[in-house]
Amino acid sequence: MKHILYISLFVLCCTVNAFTINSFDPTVVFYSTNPSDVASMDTAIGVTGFTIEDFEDANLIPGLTLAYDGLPESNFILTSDLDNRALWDGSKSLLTVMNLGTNNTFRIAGGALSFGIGVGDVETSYLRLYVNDIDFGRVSALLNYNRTVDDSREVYIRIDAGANELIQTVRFSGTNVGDGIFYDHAAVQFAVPEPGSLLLYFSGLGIVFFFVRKKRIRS
Ligand SMILES: [Ca+2]
Ligand SMILES: [Ca+2]
Ligand SMILES: [Ca+2]
Repeated sequence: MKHILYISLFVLCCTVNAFTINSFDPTVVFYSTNPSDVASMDTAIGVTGFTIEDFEDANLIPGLTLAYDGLPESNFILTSDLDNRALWDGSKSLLTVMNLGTNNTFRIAGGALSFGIGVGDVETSYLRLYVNDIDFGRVSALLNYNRTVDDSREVYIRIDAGANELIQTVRFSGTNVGDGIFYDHAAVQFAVPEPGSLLLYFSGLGIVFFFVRKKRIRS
């Protein structure tokens, strides 16, 4: 009986890595005739109601952080880029220059059920995507990746977590020298602890407290 319990606990702990990567072609989901029509785009890319970071300033939405390693001095919030071709919303985007071993790591406090981001100018095809440190391969190899011209929007990526897991980090990793990458329109569906799991947590704490107290009374 005890063995069955241990096995089921093991299975429960190891039910991970079920992330789904959805990717969208900008020529389909970005409304070039009316770039301000973000609501229609959000419907198309499945992020309606998510918290959006538009990269119009240097401050990120609460709960989202971005860590750089490699060349931290080479990251810019752009007032514009060439003909605004890399924008997914507003009039600015984030440009970061990737090098061999450069990582841009988005970290979500408390985890996310879904995380989306628009990526542009992945010209050298060496940019790799990692979710919770799991390698999902080259960004340019994603379904619907579409490079029409230089410095442009190329793919919108939305990652969905499976049951019993959360997205903690989304990392873009450079494996080549001097490749500028644009990010825009990050969309986060933050995880909210369910009342059921909170109840379980507090009842667990209660049991621990009960036994500690019992032990203290005895001794
Ligand atoms: Ca923007
Ligand atoms: Ca901002
Ligand atoms: Ca580039």
